[in-house]
Amino acid sequence: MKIALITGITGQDGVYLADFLLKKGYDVYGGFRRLSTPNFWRLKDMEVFDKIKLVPLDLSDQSSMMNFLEKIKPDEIYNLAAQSFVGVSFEQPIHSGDITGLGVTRLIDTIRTLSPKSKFYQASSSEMYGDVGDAVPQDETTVFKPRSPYAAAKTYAHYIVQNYRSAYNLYACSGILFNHESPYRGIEFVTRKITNAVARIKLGLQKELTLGNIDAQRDWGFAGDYVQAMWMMLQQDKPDDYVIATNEAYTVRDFAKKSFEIAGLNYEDYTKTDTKFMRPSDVHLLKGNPQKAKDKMGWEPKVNFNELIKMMVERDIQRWRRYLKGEVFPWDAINAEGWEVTSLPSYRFT
Ligand code: NDP
Ligand code: GDR
Repeated sequence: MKIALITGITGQDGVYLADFLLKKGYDVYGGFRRLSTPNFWRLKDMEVFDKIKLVPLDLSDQSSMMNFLEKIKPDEIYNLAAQSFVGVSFEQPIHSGDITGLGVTRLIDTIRTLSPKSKFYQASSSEMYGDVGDAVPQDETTVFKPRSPYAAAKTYAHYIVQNYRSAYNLYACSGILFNHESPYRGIEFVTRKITNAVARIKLGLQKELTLGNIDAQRDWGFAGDYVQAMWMMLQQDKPDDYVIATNEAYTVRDFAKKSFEIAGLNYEDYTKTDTKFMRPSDVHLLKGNPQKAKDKMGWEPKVNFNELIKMMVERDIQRWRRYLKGEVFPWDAINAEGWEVTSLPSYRFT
Protein backbone atom coordinates (compact mmCIF):
# COMPACT_ATOMS: atom_id res chain seq x y z
CA MET A 1 0.00 0.00 0.00
CA LYS A 2 1.42 3.42 -0.97
CA ILE A 3 1.73 6.05 1.74
CA ALA A 4 0.86 9.71 1.10
CA LEU A 5 1.21 12.80 3.27
CA ILE A 6 -1.04 15.77 2.50
CA THR A 7 -0.23 19.04 4.26
CA GLY A 8 -3.14 21.46 4.57
CA ILE A 9 -5.54 18.52 4.92
CA THR A 10 -8.27 20.71 6.44
CA GLY A 11 -8.50 22.97 3.36
CA GLN A 12 -10.58 22.63 0.22
CA ASP A 13 -8.01 20.73 -1.86
CA GLY A 14 -6.90 18.64 1.13
CA VAL A 15 -10.27 16.90 1.41
CA TYR A 16 -10.67 16.32 -2.33
CA LEU A 17 -7.16 14.91 -2.60
CA ALA A 18 -7.62 12.72 0.49
CA ASP A 19 -10.82 11.30 -0.96
CA PHE A 20 -9.11 10.73 -4.33
CA LEU A 21 -6.07 8.96 -2.83
CA LEU A 22 -8.16 6.82 -0.45
CA LYS A 23 -10.16 5.60 -3.44
CA LYS A 24 -6.85 4.66 -5.10
CA GLY A 25 -5.96 2.56 -2.05
CA TYR A 26 -3.41 4.89 -0.42
CA ASP A 27 -2.67 5.05 3.28
CA VAL A 28 -3.27 8.79 3.81
CA TYR A 29 -1.69 10.96 6.50
CA GLY A 30 -3.10 14.46 6.84
CA GLY A 31 -0.97 17.30 8.26
CA PHE A 32 -2.93 19.89 10.22
CA ARG A 33 -2.06 22.82 12.50
CA ARG A 34 -3.43 22.88 15.96
CA LEU A 35 -6.23 25.43 16.45
CA SER A 36 -8.24 26.22 19.58
CA THR A 37 -11.37 25.31 17.62
CA PRO A 38 -11.01 22.10 15.59
CA ASN A 39 -11.48 22.64 11.90
CA PHE A 40 -12.36 19.21 10.54
CA TRP A 41 -15.82 19.96 9.11
CA ARG A 42 -14.80 19.40 5.49
CA LEU A 43 -13.15 16.06 6.31
CA LYS A 44 -16.26 14.97 8.18
CA ASP A 45 -18.67 16.17 5.52
CA MET A 46 -16.70 14.34 2.81
CA GLU A 47 -16.67 11.24 5.07
CA VAL A 48 -12.89 10.87 5.01
CA PHE A 49 -12.21 11.96 8.60
CA ASP A 50 -12.25 8.40 9.98
CA LYS A 51 -10.21 6.99 7.10
CA ILE A 52 -7.09 9.15 7.37
CA LYS A 53 -4.40 9.57 10.03
CA LEU A 54 -4.04 13.12 11.31
CA VAL A 55 -0.56 14.40 12.15
CA PRO A 56 0.26 17.80 13.69
CA LEU A 57 2.38 19.60 11.09
CA ASP A 58 2.85 23.33 10.91
CA LEU A 59 4.87 24.88 8.09
CA SER A 60 6.38 27.34 10.56
CA ASP A 61 7.79 24.48 12.64
CA GLN A 62 10.47 22.31 11.09
CA SER A 63 10.59 19.94 14.06
CA SER A 64 7.03 18.83 13.33
CA MET A 65 8.12 17.82 9.82
CA MET A 66 11.22 16.06 11.13
CA ASN A 67 9.24 14.10 13.71
CA PHE A 68 6.98 12.78 11.02
CA LEU A 69 9.50 12.13 8.24
CA GLU A 70 11.93 10.35 10.57
CA LYS A 71 9.26 7.74 11.35
CA ILE A 72 7.20 7.65 8.16
CA LYS A 73 8.85 8.04 4.80
CA PRO A 74 5.85 8.57 2.52
CA ASP A 75 5.96 7.58 -1.13
CA GLU A 76 4.28 10.87 -2.02
CA ILE A 77 4.09 14.23 -0.25
CA TYR A 78 1.57 16.86 -1.37
CA ASN A 79 2.23 20.32 0.04
CA LEU A 80 -1.13 22.07 -0.01
CA ALA A 81 -0.64 24.08 3.19
CA ALA A 82 -0.33 27.83 2.81
CA GLN A 83 -1.65 31.17 3.94
CA SER A 84 -3.72 30.97 0.77
CA PHE A 85 -5.79 34.13 0.77
CA VAL A 86 -4.33 36.83 -1.49
CA GLY A 87 -6.28 39.64 0.20
CA VAL A 88 -4.95 38.90 3.66
CA SER A 89 -1.38 38.67 2.38
CA PHE A 90 -1.42 42.46 2.06
CA GLU A 91 -2.38 42.68 5.74
CA GLN A 92 0.04 39.95 6.87
CA PRO A 93 2.92 40.00 4.38
CA ILE A 94 5.53 38.60 6.74
CA HIS A 95 3.39 35.70 7.95
CA SER A 96 2.39 34.96 4.34
CA GLY A 97 6.05 34.93 3.28
CA ASP A 98 7.00 32.74 6.22
CA ILE A 99 4.33 30.08 5.62
CA THR A 100 3.62 30.22 1.88
CA GLY A 101 7.24 30.85 0.86
CA LEU A 102 9.81 29.83 3.45
CA GLY A 103 7.58 27.03 4.78
CA VAL A 104 8.16 25.20 1.49
CA THR A 105 11.94 25.39 1.94
CA ARG A 106 11.58 24.01 5.48
CA LEU A 107 9.57 21.10 4.13
CA ILE A 108 11.58 20.25 1.02
CA ASP A 109 14.87 20.58 2.88
CA THR A 110 13.58 18.18 5.52
CA ILE A 111 12.57 15.80 2.73
CA ARG A 112 16.05 16.07 1.19
CA THR A 113 17.60 15.16 4.54
CA LEU A 114 15.23 12.52 5.88
CA SER A 115 13.19 11.10 3.02
CA PRO A 116 14.81 11.94 -0.33
CA LYS A 117 12.97 9.16 -2.17
CA SER A 118 9.58 10.73 -1.44
CA LYS A 119 7.97 12.29 -4.50
CA PHE A 120 6.98 15.89 -3.78
CA TYR A 121 4.13 18.04 -5.11
CA GLN A 122 4.08 21.80 -4.53
CA ALA A 123 0.87 23.82 -4.90
CA SER A 124 2.08 26.67 -7.11
CA SER A 125 -0.38 29.26 -8.33
CA SER A 126 -1.49 31.22 -11.38
CA GLU A 127 -1.20 34.29 -9.11
CA MET A 128 2.55 34.09 -9.83
CA TYR A 129 1.85 35.42 -13.36
CA GLY A 130 0.36 38.62 -11.92
CA ASP A 131 0.68 41.45 -14.39
CA VAL A 132 0.28 39.34 -17.55
CA GLY A 133 0.09 42.14 -20.15
CA ASP A 134 -0.38 40.57 -23.58
CA ALA A 135 0.65 37.09 -22.43
CA VAL A 136 -2.80 35.47 -22.70
CA PRO A 137 -3.32 32.58 -22.16
CA GLN A 138 -0.50 31.83 -19.74
CA ASP A 139 1.50 28.61 -19.96
CA GLU A 140 4.64 27.09 -18.42
CA THR A 141 6.86 29.55 -20.33
CA THR A 142 5.06 32.76 -19.29
CA VAL A 143 7.11 35.16 -17.15
CA PHE A 144 6.10 35.61 -13.51
CA LYS A 145 5.28 39.20 -12.42
CA PRO A 146 3.66 38.72 -9.00
CA ARG A 147 1.35 41.44 -7.68
CA SER A 148 0.83 40.47 -4.03
CA PRO A 149 2.88 39.24 -1.08
CA TYR A 150 1.10 35.90 -1.53
CA ALA A 151 2.15 35.68 -5.18
CA ALA A 152 5.71 36.71 -4.37
CA ALA A 153 5.90 33.98 -1.71
CA LYS A 154 4.50 31.34 -4.11
CA THR A 155 7.01 32.43 -6.77
CA TYR A 156 9.89 32.04 -4.32
CA ALA A 157 8.60 28.57 -3.37
CA HIS A 158 8.22 27.63 -7.05
CA TYR A 159 11.87 28.43 -7.74
CA ILE A 160 13.01 26.64 -4.57
CA VAL A 161 11.28 23.48 -5.77
CA GLN A 162 12.96 23.79 -9.19
CA ASN A 163 16.28 24.35 -7.46
CA TYR A 164 15.96 21.29 -5.21
CA ARG A 165 14.95 19.21 -8.21
CA SER A 166 18.07 20.13 -10.16
CA ALA A 167 20.54 20.47 -7.28
CA TYR A 168 19.60 17.32 -5.34
CA ASN A 169 17.85 15.24 -7.99
CA LEU A 170 14.61 15.08 -5.99
CA TYR A 171 11.38 14.02 -7.68
CA ALA A 172 9.76 17.40 -7.06
CA CYS A 173 6.98 18.97 -9.16
CA SER A 174 4.94 22.14 -9.05
CA GLY A 175 1.42 22.36 -10.41
CA ILE A 176 0.66 25.91 -11.53
CA LEU A 177 -3.01 25.69 -10.72
CA PHE A 178 -5.49 28.33 -11.79
CA ASN A 179 -8.46 29.11 -9.52
CA HIS A 180 -10.44 26.02 -8.62
CA GLU A 181 -13.58 26.05 -6.59
CA SER A 182 -16.17 23.73 -5.07
CA PRO A 183 -18.85 23.63 -2.39
CA TYR A 184 -15.92 23.26 0.06
CA ARG A 185 -14.26 26.53 -1.00
CA GLY A 186 -13.42 28.85 1.90
CA ILE A 187 -16.11 31.45 2.49
CA GLU A 188 -13.82 34.45 1.97
CA PHE A 189 -12.94 33.61 -1.66
CA VAL A 190 -15.15 35.44 -4.11
CA THR A 191 -16.93 32.44 -5.66
CA ARG A 192 -18.11 30.98 -2.38
CA LYS A 193 -18.82 34.45 -0.97
CA ILE A 194 -21.18 34.86 -3.93
CA THR A 195 -22.88 31.44 -3.86
CA ASN A 196 -23.32 31.58 -0.09
CA ALA A 197 -24.85 35.07 -0.33
CA VAL A 198 -27.14 34.00 -3.19
CA ALA A 199 -28.42 31.10 -1.09
CA ARG A 200 -29.02 33.34 1.92
CA ILE A 201 -30.74 36.01 -0.19
CA LYS A 202 -32.92 33.35 -1.79
CA LEU A 203 -34.02 32.16 1.65
CA GLY A 204 -34.55 35.65 3.06
CA LEU A 205 -31.52 35.53 5.39
CA GLN A 206 -29.54 38.31 3.71
CA LYS A 207 -30.51 41.43 1.76
CA GLU A 208 -27.57 42.20 -0.49
CA LEU A 209 -24.09 41.22 -1.63
CA THR A 210 -21.17 43.65 -1.66
CA LEU A 211 -18.18 42.88 -3.84
CA GLY A 212 -14.90 44.56 -4.82
CA ASN A 213 -13.31 44.42 -8.28
CA ILE A 214 -16.04 42.72 -10.33
CA ASP A 215 -14.14 43.30 -13.60
CA ALA A 216 -11.36 40.90 -12.57
CA GLN A 217 -11.25 37.85 -14.83
CA ARG A 218 -10.36 34.38 -13.66
CA ASP A 219 -10.08 30.89 -15.12
CA TRP A 220 -12.28 28.90 -12.73
CA GLY A 221 -12.28 25.09 -12.64
CA PHE A 222 -13.54 22.41 -10.25
CA ALA A 223 -11.26 21.35 -7.36
CA GLY A 224 -12.23 17.68 -7.80
CA ASP A 225 -10.75 17.70 -11.32
CA TYR A 226 -7.61 19.55 -10.23
CA VAL A 227 -6.51 17.17 -7.45
CA GLN A 228 -6.39 14.38 -10.04
CA ALA A 229 -3.76 16.42 -11.91
CA MET A 230 -1.67 16.70 -8.72
CA TRP A 231 -1.58 12.91 -8.44
CA MET A 232 -0.85 12.47 -12.16
CA MET A 233 2.23 14.71 -11.86
CA LEU A 234 3.74 12.30 -9.34
CA GLN A 235 3.12 9.26 -11.58
CA GLN A 236 5.28 10.44 -14.52
CA ASP A 237 8.74 9.11 -15.44
CA LYS A 238 10.33 12.50 -14.79
CA PRO A 239 9.34 15.35 -12.46
CA ASP A 240 8.13 18.50 -14.20
CA ASP A 241 5.89 21.56 -13.75
CA TYR A 242 2.45 21.83 -15.35
CA VAL A 243 -0.25 24.46 -15.83
CA ILE A 244 -3.67 23.19 -14.77
CA ALA A 245 -6.55 25.32 -16.04
CA THR A 246 -9.65 25.34 -18.27
CA ASN A 247 -8.47 27.98 -20.82
CA GLU A 248 -11.68 29.98 -20.27
CA ALA A 249 -11.86 33.28 -18.40
CA TYR A 250 -14.91 35.03 -16.94
CA THR A 251 -15.34 38.16 -14.85
CA VAL A 252 -16.41 38.13 -11.22
CA ARG A 253 -19.55 39.87 -12.52
CA ASP A 254 -20.22 36.93 -14.89
CA PHE A 255 -19.85 34.51 -11.98
CA ALA A 256 -22.25 36.51 -9.81
CA LYS A 257 -24.83 36.98 -12.59
CA LYS A 258 -24.90 33.26 -13.31
CA SER A 259 -25.17 32.43 -9.60
CA PHE A 260 -28.21 34.68 -9.12
CA GLU A 261 -29.74 33.37 -12.34
CA ILE A 262 -29.45 29.76 -11.15
CA ALA A 263 -31.33 30.74 -7.99
CA GLY A 264 -34.04 32.47 -10.07
CA LEU A 265 -32.92 35.95 -8.94
CA ASN A 266 -31.69 39.06 -10.74
CA TYR A 267 -28.07 40.06 -10.02
CA GLU A 268 -28.75 43.82 -10.44
CA ASP A 269 -31.38 43.79 -7.68
CA TYR A 270 -29.01 42.60 -4.94
CA THR A 271 -25.39 43.42 -5.77
CA LYS A 272 -23.28 46.49 -5.09
CA THR A 273 -19.57 47.23 -4.96
CA ASP A 274 -17.43 48.89 -2.36
CA THR A 275 -13.77 49.89 -2.62
CA LYS A 276 -13.15 48.40 0.82
CA PHE A 277 -13.09 44.98 -0.88
CA MET A 278 -10.48 46.05 -3.43
CA ARG A 279 -6.82 45.10 -3.07
CA PRO A 280 -3.89 47.52 -3.13
CA SER A 281 -2.91 45.82 -6.40
CA ASP A 282 -5.01 43.18 -8.14
CA VAL A 283 -4.51 40.70 -10.95
CA HIS A 284 -6.89 41.60 -13.77
CA LEU A 285 -6.85 38.60 -16.07
CA LEU A 286 -5.79 34.99 -15.61
CA LYS A 287 -6.45 32.37 -18.26
CA GLY A 288 -4.34 29.23 -18.46
CA ASN A 289 -3.37 26.94 -21.30
CA PRO A 290 -3.25 23.33 -19.98
CA GLN A 291 -2.04 21.82 -23.29
CA LYS A 292 1.13 20.35 -21.78
CA ALA A 293 -0.88 18.55 -19.06
CA LYS A 294 -3.19 17.20 -21.74
CA ASP A 295 -0.40 16.06 -24.06
CA LYS A 296 1.91 14.54 -21.44
CA MET A 297 -0.50 13.26 -18.76
CA GLY A 298 -3.85 13.05 -20.54
CA TRP A 299 -5.40 15.50 -18.05
CA GLU A 300 -8.46 17.54 -18.99
CA PRO A 301 -11.04 19.42 -16.90
CA LYS A 302 -14.45 17.74 -16.78
CA VAL A 303 -16.68 20.27 -14.99
CA ASN A 304 -17.40 23.51 -16.88
CA PHE A 305 -18.11 27.04 -15.59
CA ASN A 306 -21.92 26.73 -15.50
CA GLU A 307 -21.86 23.25 -13.95
CA LEU A 308 -19.45 24.46 -11.27
CA ILE A 309 -21.64 27.41 -10.31
CA LYS A 310 -24.78 25.27 -10.27
CA MET A 311 -23.07 22.76 -7.98
CA MET A 312 -22.01 25.51 -5.56
CA VAL A 313 -25.28 27.47 -5.52
CA GLU A 314 -27.42 24.36 -5.07
CA ARG A 315 -25.21 23.08 -2.26
CA ASP A 316 -25.33 26.40 -0.40
CA ILE A 317 -29.11 26.59 -0.75
CA GLN A 318 -29.37 23.04 0.57
CA ARG A 319 -27.13 23.86 3.54
CA TRP A 320 -29.12 26.93 4.57
CA ARG A 321 -32.46 25.13 4.04
CA ARG A 322 -31.32 22.37 6.37
CA TYR A 323 -30.09 24.98 8.83
CA LEU A 324 -33.49 26.71 8.81
CA LYS A 325 -35.19 23.38 9.45
CA GLY A 326 -32.88 22.89 12.43
CA GLU A 327 -31.36 19.78 10.88
CA VAL A 328 -27.72 20.92 10.77
CA PHE A 329 -25.47 23.60 12.05
CA PRO A 330 -23.67 24.82 8.93
CA TRP A 331 -20.06 24.89 10.06
CA ASP A 332 -19.19 25.28 6.45
CA ALA A 333 -21.22 28.48 6.14
CA ILE A 334 -20.45 30.06 9.48
CA ASN A 335 -17.02 30.90 10.83
CA ALA A 336 -17.72 29.98 14.42
CA GLU A 337 -20.77 29.24 16.48
CA GLY A 338 -23.13 32.20 16.41
CA TRP A 339 -20.84 34.32 14.25
CA GLU A 340 -22.20 34.57 10.80
CA VAL A 341 -19.63 35.66 8.27
CA THR A 342 -21.93 38.42 7.10
CA SER A 343 -21.83 39.95 10.59
CA LEU A 344 -18.13 40.73 10.18
CA PRO A 345 -18.19 43.75 7.84
CA SER A 346 -15.01 45.14 9.31
CA TYR A 347 -12.95 42.47 7.57
CA ARG A 348 -12.12 44.47 4.48
CA PHE A 349 -10.21 41.58 2.92
CA THR A 350 -13.17 39.19 2.72
P1 NDP B 1 -7.26 26.48 1.74
O1 NDP B 1 -7.09 27.85 2.23
O2 NDP B 1 -8.64 25.90 1.67
O3 NDP B 1 -6.37 25.48 2.63
C1 NDP B 1 -5.09 25.86 3.08
C2 NDP B 1 -4.62 24.83 4.08
O4 NDP B 1 -3.35 25.23 4.61
C3 NDP B 1 -5.56 24.66 5.28
O5 NDP B 1 -5.62 23.30 5.64
C4 NDP B 1 -4.83 25.44 6.36
O6 NDP B 1 -5.15 25.02 7.67
C5 NDP B 1 -3.39 25.09 6.03
N1 NDP B 1 -2.43 25.97 6.68
C6 NDP B 1 -2.44 27.32 6.78
N2 NDP B 1 -1.38 27.74 7.48
C7 NDP B 1 -0.68 26.64 7.83
C8 NDP B 1 0.51 26.40 8.58
N3 NDP B 1 1.20 27.42 9.12
N4 NDP B 1 0.94 25.13 8.73
C9 NDP B 1 0.24 24.09 8.23
N5 NDP B 1 -0.91 24.24 7.54
C10 NDP B 1 -1.36 25.50 7.34
O7 NDP B 1 -6.57 26.39 0.30
P2 NDP B 1 -6.90 25.44 -0.94
O8 NDP B 1 -7.21 24.08 -0.46
O9 NDP B 1 -7.84 26.14 -1.84
O10 NDP B 1 -5.51 25.45 -1.71
C11 NDP B 1 -4.50 24.46 -1.43
C12 NDP B 1 -3.15 25.00 -1.87
O11 NDP B 1 -3.17 25.31 -3.26
C13 NDP B 1 -2.72 26.28 -1.18
O12 NDP B 1 -1.32 26.22 -1.04
C14 NDP B 1 -3.10 27.37 -2.15
O13 NDP B 1 -2.29 28.51 -1.96
C15 NDP B 1 -2.82 26.68 -3.46
N6 NDP B 1 -3.58 27.10 -4.60
C16 NDP B 1 -4.95 27.11 -4.54
C17 NDP B 1 -5.69 27.44 -5.64
C18 NDP B 1 -7.17 27.47 -5.59
O14 NDP B 1 -7.78 28.05 -6.50
N7 NDP B 1 -7.82 26.84 -4.61
C19 NDP B 1 -5.03 27.77 -6.93
C20 NDP B 1 -3.59 27.70 -6.87
C21 NDP B 1 -2.91 27.36 -5.77
P3 NDP B 1 -6.40 25.67 8.50
O15 NDP B 1 -7.62 24.91 8.04
O16 NDP B 1 -6.02 25.40 9.89
O17 NDP B 1 -6.47 27.12 8.13
P1 GDR C 1 -7.72 34.83 -5.86
O1 GDR C 1 -9.18 34.46 -5.35
O2 GDR C 1 -7.23 36.10 -5.30
O3 GDR C 1 -7.76 34.70 -7.35
O4 GDR C 1 -6.85 33.67 -5.21
P2 GDR C 1 -10.36 35.36 -4.77
O5 GDR C 1 -11.59 34.54 -4.96
O6 GDR C 1 -10.07 35.87 -3.41
O7 GDR C 1 -10.38 36.64 -5.76
C1 GDR C 1 -10.62 36.50 -7.14
C2 GDR C 1 -10.85 37.89 -7.75
O8 GDR C 1 -12.10 38.38 -7.30
C3 GDR C 1 -11.94 39.75 -6.92
N1 GDR C 1 -13.00 40.14 -5.98
C4 GDR C 1 -13.15 39.67 -4.72
N2 GDR C 1 -12.43 38.76 -4.04
C5 GDR C 1 -12.85 38.46 -2.78
N3 GDR C 1 -12.19 37.52 -2.09
N4 GDR C 1 -13.93 39.09 -2.19
C6 GDR C 1 -14.66 40.03 -2.86
O9 GDR C 1 -15.63 40.57 -2.34
C7 GDR C 1 -14.26 40.33 -4.20
N5 GDR C 1 -14.76 41.16 -5.15
C8 GDR C 1 -13.99 41.03 -6.22
C9 GDR C 1 -10.54 39.79 -6.33
O10 GDR C 1 -10.08 41.14 -6.25
C10 GDR C 1 -9.80 38.93 -7.34
O11 GDR C 1 -9.44 39.70 -8.46
C11 GDR C 1 -7.27 32.31 -5.24
C12 GDR C 1 -6.69 31.61 -4.02
O12 GDR C 1 -7.24 30.30 -3.97
C13 GDR C 1 -5.19 31.51 -4.12
O13 GDR C 1 -4.70 30.70 -3.03
C14 GDR C 1 -4.82 30.86 -5.45
O14 GDR C 1 -3.43 30.80 -5.60
C15 GDR C 1 -5.43 31.67 -6.60
O15 GDR C 1 -6.83 31.70 -6.43
C16 GDR C 1 -5.14 31.04 -7.94
